[in-house]
Amino acid sequence: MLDKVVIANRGEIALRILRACKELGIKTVAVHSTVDRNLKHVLLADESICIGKAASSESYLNIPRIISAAEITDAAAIHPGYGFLAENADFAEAVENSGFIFVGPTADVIKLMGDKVSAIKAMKKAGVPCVPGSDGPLDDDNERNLKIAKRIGYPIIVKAAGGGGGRGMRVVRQESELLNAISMTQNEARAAFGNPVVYMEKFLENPRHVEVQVLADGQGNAIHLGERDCSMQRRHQKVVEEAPAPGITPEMRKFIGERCAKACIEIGYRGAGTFEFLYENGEFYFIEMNTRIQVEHPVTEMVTGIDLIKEQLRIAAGRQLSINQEDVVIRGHAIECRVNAEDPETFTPSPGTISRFHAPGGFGVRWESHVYTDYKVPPNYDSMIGKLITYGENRDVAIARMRNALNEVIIENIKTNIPLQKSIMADENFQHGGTNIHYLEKKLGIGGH
Ligand code: MV4
Repeated sequence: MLDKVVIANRGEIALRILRACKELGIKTVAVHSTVDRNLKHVLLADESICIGKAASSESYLNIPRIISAAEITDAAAIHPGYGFLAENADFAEAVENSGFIFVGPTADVIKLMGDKVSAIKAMKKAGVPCVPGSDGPLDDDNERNLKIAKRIGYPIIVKAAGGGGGRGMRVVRQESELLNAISMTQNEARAAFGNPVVYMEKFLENPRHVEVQVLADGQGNAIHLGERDCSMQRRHQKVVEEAPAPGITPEMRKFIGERCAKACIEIGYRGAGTFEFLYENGEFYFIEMNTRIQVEHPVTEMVTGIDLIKEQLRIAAGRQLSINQEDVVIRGHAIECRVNAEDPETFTPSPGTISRFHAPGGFGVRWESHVYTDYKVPPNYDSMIGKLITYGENRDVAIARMRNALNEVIIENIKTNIPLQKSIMADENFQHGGTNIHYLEKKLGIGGH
């Protein structure tokens, strides 16, 4: 096993990684910013190093300082968590070139998936179903672009190859708008990502966001761990996630999961990964792959019993997958509510000191958070302060436990989105299951307020 791991992140995921390391007997190094010196995982780590000021660019995004911390502490590996540098191919390359193990795929694979055009090409070749589209970048041949769009059929969506997660996209409903939309998206993409390449897809009007979790060892073995539904979102920020996705049959799960696992082997994938799909009228359409552990990984852990962070660390240590596909059984249902320090009505961040805190509990209740009484939520980072996950033998039980747990949490002196989460859990359409990606914004009123 690895001897020592640098945790290159903060908040709940840093604590989650620390706990997994401790279970595996791995020593831990917390790297943190000045405002984060009292984070729970910093206090629990074997060693801690302050790497810079509060601004992410001075600390959690500063590659040389993180690598220096690994050198000073003689660590074996660096776990990037999610966000920050987790999908930065230059970081993964710098880590490995400095003689450390990057807990994740190789820099080449991160690059392949970071470019959405090359990602789709690789997935299509591997037999993963994709959205009908341009199957490659657009060039400046207007006639060709009009022809491609006509073949796909309107409405179409123009997307930036360097985008993802909802940035750099434009819907086109009629031919007269196409060429202008392409050049506008190209210009925005050049400014935002330094890459003007765009491509086209059929625009799906009312899909659900369903994603497949995979694990691969980079030694020819890959498995899938079923799917999650992440359709409950506002402005591309997920709010509630669940596993399994309502209405997905074991046959559909096997069909899409096996294709994802096979694709992992074809691209030489290593570590935990997620295939994002749009799901509409009983069909899956690949849109992007995430090459990191995701925020919502616990719902998959609850229904499979597999500790995904421990698996990431075992794979990084060079071990072959210890689980066969036949060993993966989806049992029961899990729901995650993200708890954000924000105004539940305006969604503006609400940093400050938590004057009183009380965690929820009970059978089938999991609280993943670094906060405590007198913890100060800094204004410098993402507003998510915890995740409440409930498990039950079925979806109704998981919802009932979530409603109890949301009523038990006490977080005083800062605003949180817990009132919003309570209203989602009480919503009859959510309770029925299978709402699409537009549901929450419509419920909140156009514009999401
Ligand atoms: C789409 C789409 C409809 N049709 N692609 C937004 C985030 C990025 N990952 C892809 N996105 C979308 N791509 C086609 N061909 C609708 C969205 C989309 C979306 C997708 C997942 C979750 C939330 C979303 C919210 C708005 C639009």
